[in-house]
Amino acid sequence: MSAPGLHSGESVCPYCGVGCRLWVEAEGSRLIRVKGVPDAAANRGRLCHKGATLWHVVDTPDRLRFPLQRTLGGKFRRISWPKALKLLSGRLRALHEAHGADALAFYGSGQLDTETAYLICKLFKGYLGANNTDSNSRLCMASAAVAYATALGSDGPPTCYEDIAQAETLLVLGSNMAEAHPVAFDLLRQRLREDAGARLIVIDPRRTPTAERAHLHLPLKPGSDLALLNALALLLRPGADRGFIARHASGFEAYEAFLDSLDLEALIKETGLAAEQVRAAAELLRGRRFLTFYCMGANQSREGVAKNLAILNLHLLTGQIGTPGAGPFSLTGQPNAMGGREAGLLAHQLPGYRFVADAGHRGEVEDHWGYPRGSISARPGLTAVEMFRALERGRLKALWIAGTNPAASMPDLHQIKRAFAAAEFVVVQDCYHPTETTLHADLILPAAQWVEKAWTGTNSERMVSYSPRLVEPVGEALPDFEILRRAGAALGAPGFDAATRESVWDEYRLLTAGRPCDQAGISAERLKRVRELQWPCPHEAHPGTLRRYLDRNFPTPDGRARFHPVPARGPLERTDAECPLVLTTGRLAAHWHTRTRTGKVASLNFKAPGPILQIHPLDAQARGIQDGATVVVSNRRGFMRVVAEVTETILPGTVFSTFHWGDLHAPHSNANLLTHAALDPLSKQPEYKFAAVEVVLDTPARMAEDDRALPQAKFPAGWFALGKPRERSTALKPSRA
Ligand SMILES: Nc1nc2c(c(=O)[nH]1)N[C@H]1C(S)=C(S)[C@@H](COP(=O)(O)OP(=O)(O)OC[C@H]3O[C@@H](n4cnc5c(=O)[nH]c(N)nc54)[C@H](O)[C@@H]3O)O[C@H]1N2
Ligand SMILES: Nc1nc2c(c(=O)[nH]1)N[C@H]1C(S)=C(S)[C@@H](COP(=O)(O)OP(=O)(O)OC[C@H]3O[C@@H](n4cnc5c(=O)[nH]c(N)nc54)[C@H](O)[C@@H]3O)O[C@H]1N2
Ligand code: SF4
Ligand SMILES: [Mo]
Repeated sequence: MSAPGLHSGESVCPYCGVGCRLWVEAEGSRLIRVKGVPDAAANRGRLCHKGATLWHVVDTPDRLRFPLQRTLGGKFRRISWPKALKLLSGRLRALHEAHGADALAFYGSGQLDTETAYLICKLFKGYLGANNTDSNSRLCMASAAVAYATALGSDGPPTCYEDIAQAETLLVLGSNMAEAHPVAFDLLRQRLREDAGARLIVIDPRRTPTAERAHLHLPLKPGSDLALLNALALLLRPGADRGFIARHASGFEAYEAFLDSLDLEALIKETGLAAEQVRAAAELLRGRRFLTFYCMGANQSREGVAKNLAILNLHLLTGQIGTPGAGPFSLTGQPNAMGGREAGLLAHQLPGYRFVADAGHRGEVEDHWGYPRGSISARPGLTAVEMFRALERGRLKALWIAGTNPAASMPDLHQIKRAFAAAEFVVVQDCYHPTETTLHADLILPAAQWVEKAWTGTNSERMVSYSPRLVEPVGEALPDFEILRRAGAALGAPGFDAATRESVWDEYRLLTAGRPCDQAGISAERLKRVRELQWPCPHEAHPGTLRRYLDRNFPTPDGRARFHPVPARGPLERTDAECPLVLTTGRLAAHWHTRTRTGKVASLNFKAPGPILQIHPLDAQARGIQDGATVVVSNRRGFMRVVAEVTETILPGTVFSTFHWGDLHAPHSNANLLTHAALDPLSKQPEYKFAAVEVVLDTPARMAEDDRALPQAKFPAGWFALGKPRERSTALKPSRA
């Protein structure tokens, strides 16, 4: 609770899925310092640069302080909460009546807390009868979630951070941990320091800061992971753990037949690596305890599920799972992408790792909610990319967005703009205005930030954490949970009116009883006391579970994990004479996604001041491009203008850029103007990591031409009106009791 004068308390970092615990110091409602909590399982006192500078981003001039409604003239005006909720419920109800439940959708985020994710699921899937709730986890962890469930019988990593200290080999594939999960990467570095025998292998087309630390870096051609993983399987097969396979796995015969059909030399050739490099990797895995860390280089592909299954195959083949120091460890991107999956926010899910397609699961959830049988539709809802396609085609009429900025982060932003133009009603719930997305809204709802509310989330190692409210929300901002609760009540959803955060958490955790992500023993009261507990935690005396599957009993119908043959399809696009380079995209250490927060921190901006393109000297020379030159990257979808960073750390033929800078901050500089929405058929995750492009040196004539043809960046409506300095803004806060 915010107090006058100096005060402090514990919180959880709202950035990445490492889940560092923070010690936050404040003066009144103003944060003044953020430090790491020394005895926190995830960070042991450590923080990265982003986490340590969080105190800058709470009370900023562009914080959203009041609900805003778009007026006929296209400007935004302040309205009261009762009016905003009336508008929201009135429009949703009218569109529901006119077009049916499936005309409504909620696009949420792995940055929303579990209580909110659960309420969204209950309101839309239970009360309104529309399974159209999805989140940006679809762009992020969907492939990992599907593969875990397919091979092991349940989503969720089996491993934990403590495994790092016991692993002999650390295999990192398609993850730049040093920049994206820095505090977890510290644990790997510590392991390498403390045990001279431990080895780090990094599989990434770029020599990233992560790869710099590796004993073995495999700079494979983008998109060739399946070839590499299948080659490794062939090399490891002679030493396969046949005892483990006979007792605990199924599908091995079909998998072996698949391996027999492959040609090792051809596979290695596809990766562009030398045979010795691949053999060296196999030697560092053979007979050793290994952990595999993987992230977007594996997931963001139209064969993302297959890449994940290929990783799981390797662990099953070698028996390196369900034992300390070994196993697959998908790194969760966002602070609560795990909790969102557990609470059923994704379109095909229901709470407790249940599925809408399963009649038994629907019945269990309907009974728990006290809603009539048949309330939940059997049809899986629209996933993130599908929502924007349906919006453009007019099948979807209303979209409510919270905790995500799709107008900068979705693939093929041209399509996203067309979708917004076609929408009848767009609600955006964010902490700031303007963002690229709030500018498309009819109604903008001000959300409290992480320190301004009490919330629960789950990190990458299944650690469920409670984070108390430490300061008052700015202006009239409300916690996401509270907005959902009030909106549900306004729509007439039973139980929403009297719900509290605690009552909703307890309702949710009891619904997970007996499920693989069992949190029944994590009551709101207990979690407040102990702060963090790892699931499964089935009853109140249970201490939580560090590692899953130690008994090698997998939650599949026959108790066995399953092998899957994983033939490669390859990326959708191919390079050609017009677009001879592969654009792959990702992150920089200094910025978080679309920079609504990190863009406000001077030292982070100093480290990464603007949009860049990494390009190899050979490709740069061939185009007359020098380091620091402005270049135009283009393909048939569009172009972006960025600064060339000529570097040998990237493979020739490949270029790398980011989606950190949206149109508000650097017009036409976002890689998503060039990415495309080819989807994995099972996870529906888009292929952000492979687009064919060409790069040319920019010219003054081209710049002038573009400036004439394209709409110029305007100061967005409301920017100055909302940009009040702190001294004045505090005067707008409601008086505190
Ligand atoms: N600083 C910072 N940290 C973050 C975030 C952030 O925005 N900024 N976001 C968080 C979120 S939500 C996420 S999902 C994670 C993402 O974390 P990461 O997945 O580690 O980050 P990315 O940069 O997207 O991609 C990782 C690597 O994949 C490589 N790659 C590209 N194509 C391929 C390929 O075909 N095969 C292989 N093997 N590798 C390939 C890229 O070169 C890149 O180095 O980071 C989280 N942490
Ligand atoms: N080209 C390319 N594109 C990508 C990726 C890639 O690798 N390459 N990665 C994809 C991945 S993995 C991800 S996860 C997405 C991320 O993409 P986004 O989710 O669009 O990125 P953010 O900038 O984190 O957007 C979060 C928004 O929520 C707001 N916000 C922050 N906290 C809260 C809160 O508590 N409540 C509410 N209501 N709002 C809040 C922020 O101000 C911000 O506007 O991007 C995807 N896009
Ligand atoms: S590593 Fe992740 S969770 Fe930890 S401080 Fe950095 S951004 Fe926050
Ligand atoms: Mo993500």
